[in-house]
Amino acid sequence: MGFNVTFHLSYKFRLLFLFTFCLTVVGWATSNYFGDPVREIPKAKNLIVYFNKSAVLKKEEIVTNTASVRKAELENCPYLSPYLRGLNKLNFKPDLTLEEVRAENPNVDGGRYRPEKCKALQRVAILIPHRNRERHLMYLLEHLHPFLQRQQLEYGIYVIHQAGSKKFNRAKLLNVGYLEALKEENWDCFIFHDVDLVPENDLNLYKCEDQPKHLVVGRNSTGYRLRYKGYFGGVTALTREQFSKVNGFSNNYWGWGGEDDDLRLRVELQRMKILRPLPEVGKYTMIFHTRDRGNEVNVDRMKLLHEVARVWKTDGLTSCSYKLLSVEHNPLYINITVDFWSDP
Ligand code: UD2
Ligand code: MN
Repeated sequence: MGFNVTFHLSYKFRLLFLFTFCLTVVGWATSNYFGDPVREIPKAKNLIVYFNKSAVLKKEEIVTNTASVRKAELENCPYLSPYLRGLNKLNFKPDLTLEEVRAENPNVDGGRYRPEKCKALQRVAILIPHRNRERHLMYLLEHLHPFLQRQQLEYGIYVIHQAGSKKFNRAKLLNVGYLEALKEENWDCFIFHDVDLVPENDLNLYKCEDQPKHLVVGRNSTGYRLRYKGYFGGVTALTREQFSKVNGFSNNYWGWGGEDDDLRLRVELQRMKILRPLPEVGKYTMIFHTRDRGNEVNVDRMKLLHEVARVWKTDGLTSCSYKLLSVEHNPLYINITVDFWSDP
């Protein structure tokens, strides 16, 4: 009996020991999974991040582009550039030449620029619809290049030139500018810019926000007041996504007027809100001009404006056809010449 009890106890004890031992081993072996999930998940994340990083670096190494490696090492530019000056009285020298503007902007290469000391927060394409306004273009380039450089932006200036004598189509030219500019760089932000509007205040930032932005609150000729509620003309800033979401501008506005209101309606249909800078900041000088030949008032514009909700999906970037005549990288801007010969 005594022997039996001892045997029984020690048998039970051995079983218990074996069981505890097994539990410990299983516990230890699985502790990597269940032990400390809070610590382990970031480890896995880091590994993925590290993996992605090394994949990206490899790509850059293959390119062996020293400029892109240098860019990867740069720190981000600050939200507000230290070079901003605020409101500035503009001066338009009557005898200015494009050569002088070129000499004043040695860091601009083929219409493009990026800050040397930091990585710009956004890459911005400035799109300017153009025909027969060479002097306006020269003054705009003279002011815009140093203005954008003071804002520490990476940018490209695209002038979209309408060839031929068909009625001018500002909106369609801007669609072309968007499509063509994206062929050479994945720009973050697009500024749709009249050739005759010169910004007076460099606190008016030429970059995009989470909603479309209208940069012209007022101009000299209208006493620097907003022309009317909902006015969206002159200079606007939309991200690549915002502009593609509204299918760009309509292609159907030939001649003067309406296309800017059409874009506003497209933006509102997508439930986006229009942002504006403060009046003191959104000041522009419009270089004086009369109505151009070939840009007569579009008498159909009210009719077109009533159809926006019905046609915006099929009339816009997705249906923009054009004949590309040339793309030239001039020193101060990229010139895109198109003809709309096949359109009505
Ligand atoms: C207003 C708007 C403009 C546009 C236009 C109606 C403002 C400040 N601007 O401008 O954004 O909505 O009404 O279409 O409210 N252009 C040429 N050559 C031409 C004709 C036009 O280059 O022969 C270009 C140029 O970039 C010009 C722009 O189109 O700035 C608008 O034309 P505008 O200046 O004649 O019209 P405006 O000042 O009434
Ligand atoms: Mn004008």
